[in-house]
Amino acid sequence: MSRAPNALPIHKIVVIGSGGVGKSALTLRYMYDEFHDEYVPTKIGQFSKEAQLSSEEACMIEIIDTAGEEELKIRKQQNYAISEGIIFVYAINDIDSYHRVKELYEDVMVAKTEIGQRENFDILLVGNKSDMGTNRQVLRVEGEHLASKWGCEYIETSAKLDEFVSNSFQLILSKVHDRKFKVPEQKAKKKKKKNRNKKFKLNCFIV
Ligand SMILES: Nc1nc2c(ncn2[C@@H]2O[C@H](COP(=O)(O)OP(=O)(O)OP(=O)(O)O)[C@@H](O)[C@H]2O)c(=O)[nH]1
Ligand SMILES: [Mg+2]
Repeated sequence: MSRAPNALPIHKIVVIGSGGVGKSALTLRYMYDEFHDEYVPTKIGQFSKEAQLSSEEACMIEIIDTAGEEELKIRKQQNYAISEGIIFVYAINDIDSYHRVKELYEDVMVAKTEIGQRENFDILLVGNKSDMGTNRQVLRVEGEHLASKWGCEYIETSAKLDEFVSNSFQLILSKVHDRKFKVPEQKAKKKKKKNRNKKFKLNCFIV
């Protein structure tokens, strides 16, 4: 599916997790290949750029980098509502952030169910700060277990060392893109085939 650049599909990705887990660091690493050691809590950040899905396909990614703490409820609900893909982030050296991400997941599910979007988004679980392995408080297997419970992938990243950051954004982008464009295409193809088979059966019957 090739499109003119001005007609690229836009996919909205929201990054969620408690304060200080590295949501902004991941976003800035992906957007500009930058990393800052100082911690500046986010109010809200919005970014966008063109992203390549394959050698032939591109899209626009819009990233909402949310505030980990004290976010207005209304803003939270708005972010949940517009999200087509959500990256849930915790830090592997912070057990509280792991527990918090479970609560945030429940929040999202309730909000998405209320607005009838339970099926219309994809998720990814990210354990950030993998470079802090010596202070690890959450085992990799605990991340994997949670992700499999949620039915999604788990990736361990380091925004600091630039490990698996773009892989994470690429993965959620592909999932969103496929759900929005490929799945309907596949469904339509299946339907066409079913109708063809029906016609064929009917013809056989008449003959
Ligand atoms: N060692 C290490 N530090 C990181 C990593 N990612 C982020 N940090 C540091 O962790 C601190 C918090 O990072 P942020 O990206 O601001 O965290 P946040 O989740 O956006 O925080 P809020 O905006 O308050 O929600 C900063 O000092 C970062 O430099 C990482 O992968 N490894
Ligand atoms: Mg931030």
